[in-house]
Amino acid sequence: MAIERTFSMIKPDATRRNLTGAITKVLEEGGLTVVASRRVWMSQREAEGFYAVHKERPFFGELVESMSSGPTVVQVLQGENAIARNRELMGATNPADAAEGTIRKSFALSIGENSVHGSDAPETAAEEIKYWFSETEIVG
Ligand code: IDP
Repeated sequence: MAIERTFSMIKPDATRRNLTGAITKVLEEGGLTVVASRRVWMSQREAEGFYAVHKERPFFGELVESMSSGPTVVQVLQGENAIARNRELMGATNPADAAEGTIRKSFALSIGENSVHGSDAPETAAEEIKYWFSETEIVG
């Protein structure tokens, strides 16, 4: 199986509730290794840039507002099929639809405040990692 890297964020709704450790524990116990990690309070402009793909969606304003409302932990995760594995550990976007034992089922407050982000494909993983990290900050 392929060793991949993916990009992950622990969102402000979760850092505010001191869930950084609990969420990272699920990721690590799920077979992923944190190979880069940094806490950032993103500006509205950074949040708009990161989520540019969603700019026409009705929830865009709410999303940017929420992502710049407090600290976020940006991470690079590495492991076998890391992109799909992380999405599995995260659970569905809406916590009401998320499977038992997933991060969103355990911790998310709502579809907007859903505690984590994870890249959905190899191209987006590469772009998102590059948006937040330089190659020297990633120690695999
Ligand atoms: P994902 O995070 O599971 O990949 P996406 O559809 O890519 O889900 O949406 C990106 C983020 O936008 C979600 O994680 C969530 O925070 C927010 N979002 C998506 N749909 C809604 C909505 O209907 N209302 C408010 N926020 C939403």
